[in-house]
Amino acid sequence: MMKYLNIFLLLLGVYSVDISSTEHVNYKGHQVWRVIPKSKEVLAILRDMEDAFELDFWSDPVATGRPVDFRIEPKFALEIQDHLEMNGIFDYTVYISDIQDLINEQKSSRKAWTATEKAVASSLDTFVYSQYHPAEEVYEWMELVVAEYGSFVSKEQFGVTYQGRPLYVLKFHKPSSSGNPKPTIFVDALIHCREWISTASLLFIFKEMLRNPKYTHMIDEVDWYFVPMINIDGYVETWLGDRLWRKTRSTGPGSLCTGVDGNRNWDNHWSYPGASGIPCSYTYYGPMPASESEIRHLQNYIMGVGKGNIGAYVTTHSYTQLILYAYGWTEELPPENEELNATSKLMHDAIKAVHGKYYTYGPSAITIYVSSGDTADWTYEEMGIVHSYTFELRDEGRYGFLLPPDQIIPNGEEYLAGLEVLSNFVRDDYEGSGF
Ligand code: 0X9
Ligand code: ZN
Repeated sequence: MMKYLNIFLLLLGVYSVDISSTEHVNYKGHQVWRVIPKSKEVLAILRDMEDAFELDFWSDPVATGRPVDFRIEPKFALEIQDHLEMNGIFDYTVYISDIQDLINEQKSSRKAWTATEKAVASSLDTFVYSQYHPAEEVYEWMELVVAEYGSFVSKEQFGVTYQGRPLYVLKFHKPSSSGNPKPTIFVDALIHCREWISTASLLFIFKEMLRNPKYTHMIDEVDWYFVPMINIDGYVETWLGDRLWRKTRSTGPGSLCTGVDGNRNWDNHWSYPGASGIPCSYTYYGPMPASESEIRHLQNYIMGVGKGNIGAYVTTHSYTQLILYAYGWTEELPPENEELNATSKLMHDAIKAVHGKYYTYGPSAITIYVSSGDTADWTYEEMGIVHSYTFELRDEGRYGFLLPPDQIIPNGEEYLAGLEVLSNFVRDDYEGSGF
């Protein structure tokens, strides 16, 4: 409702500035509730509540039996409770009882740690992987990697963010012992900046691939491109302003709200169902395809690497523990469904063997929901990278986006096991066909 009121006011020329400035947003008393809808009616009721109660869905109402998590504001708590019960929904649970408490816990755990150790370590070994790092420390981590492995790791700037921060890719191109060409895997993280685990787990993973003899074969056999942070402006916002910010930080002329959903902005079935044209929406697809500096530059960079030169693409998100592949924009199955399903199952098995966690896998639209203009559909359809995956990391909702730092390494270990399967698959596939 609020959205429509805002649009009406904009048309009247009442707003000319960004009204969604998010300086030091406080989530005191905000909670995350969970309902497991048992019928289509319950799903519809939940969807209808979004505007009326300004709900922020952390996992969308898409299918019966699939948990729906939503953040509620304290001022609506009683009304929401009444509304649910009036509609015969009694089995709702308070999943997170105070979001700000969790945010504060994360903050104080970092404070305690920075007080005793150096925030940025001087080597890859002493870098603290069991903590989240702000953007400047991730930049420093990249420097550490290049300083130590400059003989085969290089850092390339492929653009700047909306606010002018440099966008970097790290290339791990180690010559093979045989001198034969190698296949390539491209990995990205943090298109949704509140999903901190995506970057944190990958810093650990790439360090393991460099250091741990069990995993160095992944770098020997495959060339890697790694973009640790895409939505850097948004990430800075999550550290300094609104911890739950998801979108970019761009503002169009006369726009009501800041930001575009980077995972709806790719130039593939842009503005189709599963994305919103409303600038204030969490899934706003933006004013045009690849309107966002971060997405445009990444798209261009991937195109520069070239069609046929990337064996697999992995884009990293959280949460709910999923391995998703094409399509996102339609419920049709991709022609390679069998192969993609089989590879996902192998990744699932390897992940489960590490800490017993289950990652559900399948075609994106069917497994979770239809969404258009996302990374993995673009890499699949426009670049022809069949093995394009969206990984949703931990957890299943207990902490959601506020995953405690002591889960970074365990999550990294299981994600690494999944990536090792993919690495082996791409290696064998390449040897067989040289794609
Ligand atoms: O909705 C998204 O962008 C992703 N989930 S998240 O909670 N990290 O926001 C899932 C994208 C999966 N892709 C498609 N269904 N197309
Ligand atoms: Zn995401």
